[in-house]
Amino acid sequence: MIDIQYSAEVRAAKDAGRPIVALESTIITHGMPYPQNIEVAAQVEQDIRDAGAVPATMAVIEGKLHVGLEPDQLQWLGQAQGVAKISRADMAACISTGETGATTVAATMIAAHYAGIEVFATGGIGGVHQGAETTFDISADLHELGHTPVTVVAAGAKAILDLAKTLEVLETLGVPVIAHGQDAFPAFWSAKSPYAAPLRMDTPEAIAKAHATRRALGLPGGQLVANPIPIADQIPAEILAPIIAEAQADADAHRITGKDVTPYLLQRIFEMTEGRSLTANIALVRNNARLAAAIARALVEQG
Ligand code: PSU
Ligand code: MN
Repeated sequence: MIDIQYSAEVRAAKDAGRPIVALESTIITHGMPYPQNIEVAAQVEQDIRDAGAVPATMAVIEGKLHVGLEPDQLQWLGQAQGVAKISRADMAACISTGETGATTVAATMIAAHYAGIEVFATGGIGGVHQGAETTFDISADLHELGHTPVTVVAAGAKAILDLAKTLEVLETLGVPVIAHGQDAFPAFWSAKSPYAAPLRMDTPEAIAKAHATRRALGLPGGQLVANPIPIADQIPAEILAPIIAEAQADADAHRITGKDVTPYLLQRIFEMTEGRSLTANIALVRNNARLAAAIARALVEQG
């Protein structure tokens, strides 16, 4: 067994059987610029507490798997240089070699499941990249959703991705994609994409019940809850489309590949929107944290 280093708050919540929501750390180290990254990380944790659950931000620090970070550890991680971005493929190596890594959606799901946490909030999952028919760039997040029984609340998949192909792969992997409160699959910075989500649920209780039913059936794999960004905070898709296309063209011209693609695109879009993409990103993560807390509470209440 791997030793888990729990934060004091998560340890107490586990002992008392209180609802817990997992959070990833790649969004802190690779998804947002300093110092907003640290402010947002602390704010999102507080949003979860205010909604009646306990936040558990995941990271590997010097080879130790942390489930819940103390405030000083969160501050440190947000400024640390050279932190690895770890997914399913590199998580064990990061722990065994004593290195420090921030967890992606895939690695956070693994850590959450290992710690007995069933609900996780993030911004957007990774998915099938544009041009994947030649690059084969498909995020390990999708396979993790097919394997690991955690309900992930995200604002859909990032609009830098090929959403139609992302939905097809999720269907192939048997992942329920549940839009919250609308029919359309959301597009991260925009509330709606042109694609319908395969499922729709309007309450956290219904989502919790679906999660528990999958567990009762013994199905491996998680659920993707696609929670639209609040309309007041969204960036209309038609404004973003040319910006995303230009960012993608830059990434291709600079031959950015592998793990570097997503952080590169997010940073370019941040620059080209003069920070507006970050403001929207913050709003949608907070919105997801609140829904995830309500789902975690419903799961505990439903027993
Ligand atoms: N969502 C965000 N910002 C991010 C990410 C998601 O709002 O930075 C990160 C997540 O950690 C996700 C990862 O798992 O990007 C996907 O990376 P890739 O496309 O390389 O699988
Ligand atoms: Mn990739």
